[in-house]
Amino acid sequence: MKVSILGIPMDLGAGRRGVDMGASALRNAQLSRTLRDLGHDVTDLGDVPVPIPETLDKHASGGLVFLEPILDACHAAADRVAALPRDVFPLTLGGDHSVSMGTVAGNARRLGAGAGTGRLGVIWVDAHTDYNTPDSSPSGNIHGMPVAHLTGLGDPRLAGLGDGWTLRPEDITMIGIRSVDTRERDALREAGIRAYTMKDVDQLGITRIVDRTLEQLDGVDGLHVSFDADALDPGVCPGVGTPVPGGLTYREGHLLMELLSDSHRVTSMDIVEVNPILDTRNQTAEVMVGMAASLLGQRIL
Ligand code: HAR
Ligand code: MN
Ligand code: MN
Ligand code: MN
Repeated sequence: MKVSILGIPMDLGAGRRGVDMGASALRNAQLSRTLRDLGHDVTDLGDVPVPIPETLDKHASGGLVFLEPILDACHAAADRVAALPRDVFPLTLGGDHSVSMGTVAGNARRLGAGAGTGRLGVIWVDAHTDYNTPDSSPSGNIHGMPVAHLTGLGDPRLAGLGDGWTLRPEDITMIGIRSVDTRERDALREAGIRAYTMKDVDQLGITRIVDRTLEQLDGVDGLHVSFDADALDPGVCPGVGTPVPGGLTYREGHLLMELLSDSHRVTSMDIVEVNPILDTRNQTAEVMVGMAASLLGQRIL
């Protein structure tokens, strides 16, 4: 398969510095070489330009911190991804999770969604549901809001990244969830978004969750996996800005990727929220490269 890597080195959406270095850490952990060794034709497209916070004036506009530069970076990421042909697998590297407003919108456009010819499904692997709006957010940090904006809620500028296309709530499945804000929970229920919490992972196991997810996302034309490193347990991925105990084990993460790979239905992936400042010897980036490898066909035997 042709794989195109694109970095979005942005930490403007997060409450702590450092995830802007995530893309670099993933490259350092031999991302390209690992995927080439699996037989893929890998191209690194480099990075989308993102300003550093030191050059910006930190203000919240309508409850949104760093709205304008985040919007610009997401538009740029969406355009780069949308320009890739259908037979290319875009592997986008954050950055904080707000980059996914751009990458998901770009992948939807790439597959013709919105033009009435395609539908994109999204598998959101995360400790958090990222379904706050500027109104409900306790922090104002945009990385807690990408899913809400992709479905058309919240600030119209961020919700407009899809150029008229919005993600249907029924085309989303979340896995690994264990941290949800009060008003976020109400909004998720109202929208009817499917979320497998860690309780569901314990009770059902990854295999049944993947079976159900693939069945529930049956009608879509492409599947995007948005993998927030904090979905994995902090013992496995310590280099994340918002660690939450009780996450996916190393094997649960791999099994999830392996089973999704077996389905041959995943068409793009993000890796986000890797924070090298908080990491131990690049362990988190190495683990996440392993997750990408499993999604792209690596097997034990
Ligand atoms: N729910 C909190 C907020 O909105 C924190 C969520 C952001 N953390 C992430 N996203 N890493 O998955 O501020
Ligand atoms: Mn645009
Ligand atoms: Mn997230
Ligand atoms: Mn998260």
